[in-house]
Amino acid sequence: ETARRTLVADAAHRTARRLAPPAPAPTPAAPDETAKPRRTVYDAEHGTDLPGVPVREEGAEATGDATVNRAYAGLGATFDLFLKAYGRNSMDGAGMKLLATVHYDRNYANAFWNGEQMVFGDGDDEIFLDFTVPVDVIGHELTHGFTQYTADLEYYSQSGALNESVSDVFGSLVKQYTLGQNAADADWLIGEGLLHESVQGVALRSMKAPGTAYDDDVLGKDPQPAHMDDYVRTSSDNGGVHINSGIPNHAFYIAATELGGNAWERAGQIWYDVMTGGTLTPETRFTEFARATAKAAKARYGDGAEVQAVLKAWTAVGVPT
Ligand code: ASN
Ligand code: ZN
Repeated sequence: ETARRTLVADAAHRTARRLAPPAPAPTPAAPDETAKPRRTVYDAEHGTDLPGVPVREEGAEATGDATVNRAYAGLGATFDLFLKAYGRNSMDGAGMKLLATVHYDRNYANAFWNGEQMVFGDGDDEIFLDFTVPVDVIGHELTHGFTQYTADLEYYSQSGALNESVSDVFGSLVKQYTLGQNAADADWLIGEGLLHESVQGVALRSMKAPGTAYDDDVLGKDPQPAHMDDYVRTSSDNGGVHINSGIPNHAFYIAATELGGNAWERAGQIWYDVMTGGTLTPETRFTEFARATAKAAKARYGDGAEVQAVLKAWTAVGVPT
């Protein structure tokens, strides 16, 4: 149960997020392909004071600490996807600094966005390894920043599951973009390489096959549904935000594989347009989000394969459009 709890949000993180400054009005930065990230990686030295000691600034050479270097590279990979694929300069669209703290606490088996920066634990070495290992986990956490500055989806119930799903979508796209993989070749896993070898499982979540990422004596079975028929009603984990995200995750996977090619191009662009289009509210539920993807597909690509792929995807997971 302790292990399972580590997969999800805890009260401290929610409080941190609520205390964060309100998102400023979106600044439509002119797409500048030459923009550069401004990264700083800090070391908490196994304490919990944030941000900790700065250990690698933008442009500095690699340190002797692989965790620091992975965090630095992951911030860069996420910055690159948002800039090169969507013309967005950092998470706020206005060049904000990218800050990450590693070696947070002792045996800390999670990673989170606290409203201002990312935080990574080293894992407990029994179930979870170092949270900087999967680049999609780094992309996931940083995308919580993007969401905060755009649709600001409330971290509860269906809007919370959408918030989680958007982090998985762009987290996975960071990995695919970094590896130059097309939708058909991608593994669509979140957190591959994060589970200790003694755990029966391959990752934290699977967008391709939600519910199959792990099935373990200690962790239990991956609880994610892939269809509305299996939507989980629960009061824990802010209404199951890390569970029901399986439904919109799988919809994105279907739309992207249906379209083929690089998932960050058309499918990713549609999801990006929805998040930045100003039509979502923080309370947006699955159906409104689904309709917004169809609208965005039509607006950008006309009445063609893109809108068809999107509609097929939501129908497949039981979300009416
Ligand atoms: N790793 C989790 C996440 O980013 C932590 C949290 O829920 N705050 O979703
Ligand atoms: Zn998350």
